[in-house]
Amino acid sequence: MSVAKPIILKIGGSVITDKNGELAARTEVINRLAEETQKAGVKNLIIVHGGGSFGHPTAQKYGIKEGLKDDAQKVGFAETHHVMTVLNGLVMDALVWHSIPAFSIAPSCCLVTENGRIKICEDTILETLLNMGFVPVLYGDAVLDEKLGFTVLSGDQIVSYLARKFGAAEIVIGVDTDGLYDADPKVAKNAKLYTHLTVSELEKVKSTLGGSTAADVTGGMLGKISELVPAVEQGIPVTMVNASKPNRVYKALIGEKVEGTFIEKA
Ligand code: IP8
Repeated sequence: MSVAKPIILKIGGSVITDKNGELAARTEVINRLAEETQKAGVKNLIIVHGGGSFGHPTAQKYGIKEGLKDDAQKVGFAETHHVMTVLNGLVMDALVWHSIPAFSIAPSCCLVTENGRIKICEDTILETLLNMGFVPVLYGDAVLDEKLGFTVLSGDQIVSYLARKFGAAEIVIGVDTDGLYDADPKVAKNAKLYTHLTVSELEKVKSTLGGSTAADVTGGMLGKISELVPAVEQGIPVTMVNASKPNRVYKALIGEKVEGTFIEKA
């Protein structure tokens, strides 16, 4: 079975939740993004969203990323997956009520990692849904791991993996800044936005990026970029836009010029 080149849209957890809170969804933002997605009317679309203040605090509390070391963590593994299904339910609500044929796929039920990297991918259902015109929706999740017992799988790793597997036409990353900067724009006033980067420039830029914060178990902007590099190297362009600002995701999805960072192979 083969799939017409899909577009993969990643919606950051810091866009759809308030990372300063706990289980704090931004339902009005989720609704606006559903409206923009509906308006864009992309034919072959896969959506992946992050964990924000749902997945990350719970995963951190129980040390889920580091793997199973103690039986007491098992309830934390269950809880991390559960809170992600709650956030996913809110995203699904918005998408379906905007008449998008969105269909939720739990990554923990079709992906298994080895030392944190995707090793097994049962993609028959995802591929069939895509071929039938559905919009598969996945998310960062607590997943089983062949070496660690379990771990946390980031939405960004899922995006990069699926993009390469299905030869995606494009990846659109919705974040809560205007794109990729040479310093953290929330701290450094003079931070400069990169509007266009090749993959070799991106490799150099990586050293200036921030890693994980207390509330982010999957590596922050540096983790995000590191995941995307192999997809860009395979020729899949990435457009990073501010999904907290209206119409940026819409414009990126329909291929209109938009403020953000455009990353391509060369
Ligand atoms: O926000 C992490 O996904 P991400 C999901 O895409 C969990 O890194 C469970 C923390």
